Amino acid sequence: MEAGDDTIAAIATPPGRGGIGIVRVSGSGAEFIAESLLGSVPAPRVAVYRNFYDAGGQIIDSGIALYFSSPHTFNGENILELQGHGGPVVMDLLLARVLELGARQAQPGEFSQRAFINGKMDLAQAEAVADLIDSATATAARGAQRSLAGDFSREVRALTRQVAELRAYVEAAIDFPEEEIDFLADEILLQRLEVLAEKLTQTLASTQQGVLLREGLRVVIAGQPNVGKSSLLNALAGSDAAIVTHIPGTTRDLLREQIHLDGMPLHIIDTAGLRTTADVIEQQGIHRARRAIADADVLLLVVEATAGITEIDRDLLPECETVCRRIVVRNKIDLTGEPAAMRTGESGAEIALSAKHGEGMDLLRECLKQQAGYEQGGEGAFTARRRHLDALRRAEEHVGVARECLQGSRAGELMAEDLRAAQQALGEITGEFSNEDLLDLVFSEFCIGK
Ligand SMILES: Nc1nc2c(ncn2[C@@H]2O[C@H](COP(=O)(O)OP(=O)(O)O)[C@@H](O)[C@H]2O)c(=O)[nH]1
Ligand SMILES: [Mg+2]
Repeated sequence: MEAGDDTIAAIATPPGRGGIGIVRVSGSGAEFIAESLLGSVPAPRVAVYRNFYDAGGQIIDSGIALYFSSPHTFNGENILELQGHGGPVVMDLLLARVLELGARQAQPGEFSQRAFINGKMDLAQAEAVADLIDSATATAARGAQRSLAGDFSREVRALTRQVAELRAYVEAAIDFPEEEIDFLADEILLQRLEVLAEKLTQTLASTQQGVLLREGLRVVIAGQPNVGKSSLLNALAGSDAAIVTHIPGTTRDLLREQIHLDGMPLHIIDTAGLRTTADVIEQQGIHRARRAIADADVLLLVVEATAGITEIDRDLLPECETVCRRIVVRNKIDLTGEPAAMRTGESGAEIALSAKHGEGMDLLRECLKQQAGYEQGGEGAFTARRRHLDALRRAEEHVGVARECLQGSRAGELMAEDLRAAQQALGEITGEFSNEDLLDLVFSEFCIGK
């Protein structure tokens, strides 16, 4: 694959007004555009103050111009950055002039895509660029920075290398059929496979943390009307986001709040109380609640401490049994006088608390972290994506099958095939093996100008 030889341009700063706005240009035409727009091409990597001229020689704006010359640039191409006054009209005029001079409007992520294509960074690193920009917490930002620096990619590459070596060993064995069995019977081969499997498991665990750090946990609060779901949302969010009343059926639509626990983003969703109702709006809300439950990572099933889990709640439980982890919240302990507590009940983790008065809320936060398997601020934590996790799982599975082959039939051909598949799965993470669709998907989620 090659970068198009066309020149792309975009406003790289967010829409709206700001002190400075930046138009970025990348490609072989950047030099000509600099020459036409500024009068001459600035020396590479030197900030110069210039007028930005339109076609008729009128000044559009004046500001700092920066020129970076291929190949020593972020994406390997010639890059021109024009820092003007950050108003939408000025920026639009400047971009229009650049387009007039032969550039075309960049697609989302296209600057970074070219960095990937030109070998300046691998796919996981390019994704980390977007993750850094999108990070919801400071911990996530630090994690994205590590991925961008290549911490995650290095780990994946080390695994890929190990798989490739084992594969070469097994393939050599196949090439000498008389000795194949001896080759494969070698204890060292099994040992190396086991070491590899263990490393894969470790990487999977840290990648899982990385996905949590990037995407956060979807926590859905559900239960019967009036048990205190909205109060719980407010207590977690530390604000009066949801309306709380003693009237059943107060919450009708989904309410979302974003908070974080020790750096892990939480998307909390409060739902309409589940009950049979004639109210059409409430029915819609309940429908939405059920859909939210189906998509949850963790379900907080709220029940009244005075009543405990009732038949109606039990009817709800099986439905979420398969889709997510669940915490039963026994709310309103102030009414029963029982102490705040965390225990394992008949249907999993159970927390007794009072959303209204705050007792036991710390236990709930602790329990949420446990359920997510989140370890606070692991020093080397990096961000990762579900697609990485998926690729690692496939690699793990193939390595597992290869091991079974070795221990069972000693079928070299089959082993080699599974090791090849494992290598391919790992290669998808860094983009060594990738197809156009995947790349389009990855880069389309970027912002324009990145
Ligand atoms: N005593 C007591 N009342 C609570 C507690 N949590 C919520 N409530 C009350 O229960 C009623 C329903 O609360 P709300 O959060 O709207 O419940 P929802 O319908 O499940 O969203 C309100 O009057 C709340 O003040 C609690 O911990 N203790
Ligand atoms: Mg409510």
